[in-house]
Amino acid sequence: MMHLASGHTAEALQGEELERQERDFQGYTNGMVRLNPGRWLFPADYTSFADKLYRFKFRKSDVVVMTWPKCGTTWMQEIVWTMKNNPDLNNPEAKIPTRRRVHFLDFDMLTSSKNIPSYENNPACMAAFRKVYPNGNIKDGVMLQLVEATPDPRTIKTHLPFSLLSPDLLDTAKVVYLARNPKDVVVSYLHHSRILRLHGYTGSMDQFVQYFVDDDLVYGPYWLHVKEALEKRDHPNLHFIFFEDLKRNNMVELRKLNKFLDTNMTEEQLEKVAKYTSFSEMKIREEAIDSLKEDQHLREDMISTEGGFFRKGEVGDWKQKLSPQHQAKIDQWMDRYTKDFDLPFPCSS
Ligand code: PPS
Repeated sequence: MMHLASGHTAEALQGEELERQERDFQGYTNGMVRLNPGRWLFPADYTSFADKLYRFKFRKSDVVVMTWPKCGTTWMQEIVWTMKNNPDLNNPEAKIPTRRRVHFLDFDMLTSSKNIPSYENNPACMAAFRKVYPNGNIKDGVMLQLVEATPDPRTIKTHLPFSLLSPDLLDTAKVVYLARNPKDVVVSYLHHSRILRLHGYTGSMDQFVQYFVDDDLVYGPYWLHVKEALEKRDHPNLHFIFFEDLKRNNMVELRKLNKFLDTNMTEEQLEKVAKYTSFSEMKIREEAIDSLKEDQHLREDMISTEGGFFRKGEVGDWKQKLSPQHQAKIDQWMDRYTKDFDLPFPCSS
C-alpha cells in the first residue's frame, strides 16, 4: 500500500479483479490501482505522478476544464480557449488541434499502455516536448511538463476530481466543471473505450454498464466526482454547467461563461464562437487535423461504422442504445448515489 500526498492510499488491484480488468480492457497492460477514500480507479502508473499532480501549482490566470470522461471536455476546452485567445476567430494558433493547445494534465498515467506507441515513438508529441524541454526527462511526465510550459493564460484539461488536486486550486484559478447525463456518458465512454487503443475494451455493453454502476471504470466513481464539484458550487471561482444546458441553450450558457471568465465579448463575438465550437464545425476542423489518429490512438476500423472521437454530440442518444434493463440499472444507481445532490440531475432527457 502506498500513501499519497493527497491523503489517499493506493493499493494495487490483484487476483480476479485485476485479471478481469486486464481481460476486458486490453490496453491496461501495466496494472491498476484503487485509491481510498473514494475507490478511485486508475492505471498503476498514476502512483508515479500522483504527488506531482496533487502539488501542481496552478496560476491565477489558469482556467481548468474539469470533467469526468465523456462529459464534453473537448467542447469546453475549445470554447474556453477560443473565448480567451481567439474572440475574433483570427488567431493562427487555432489551427493547432485543441488537444495540443489545451493539454491534458493527468494524461501521462495513461501512456504506458503497450497498446499505443510510447512517447519515444510518437514523433508529434516528442517534437512538442523537445521544443520546450530539449533535455527534459520523459519520466517526469511529458504532459505535466507541457502544461507547465504553456504560456499564460493557460486552459488546462483534467479528469481528476477536486480531492486529487491542490486544495488551493479554487482559491488560485478558475474551474469550469461540466457534468452530463450518466446514460449518455456510459454510451459515449463505451465507444471511447472501444475505439481508443489505450483502453482496448473488448467486452459487451452489458458488462460495461455493470462496470459503470459498480464504479469500476477508470476515473470512477462518476457520482463522487460530480458530488465533490457540487459541494463547491458556490465558490466564485467555480462554474458548474451541464452538457445538456450547453447544447440546448448554447447562447445563454456562453453568456454566463463570458461573465465568469471576464472575457468581455460582444453578443456578435459570442454568436460566432457558438457556431465555431458547434459539433459540426469542430468535427470537420478536428478530423482534418486529427491528432488522435496522428498519435495512433484510434482503432481506424471502427470509425466508418461507429464514428470517430466526434461521434454524435447529442443529448439523449442513450434512448437508441441502452436497453430497458440498462436504463433501470443506471436509474437505481442514480437513486442510490445522487439523492442528496442539491440540484436536479439530467437523467431522463
Ligand atoms: S474525453 O475523451 O473524455 O475528453 O471526451 P469528452 O470531450 O469529454 O467527450 C466527448 C463527447 O463530447 C462530444 N462532443 C461534442 N458535443 C457537442 N458539441 C461539440 N462541439 C462537441 N465536441 C465533442 C463528443 O461527440 C462525445 O460525445 P458522444 O456522445 O460520444 O458523441
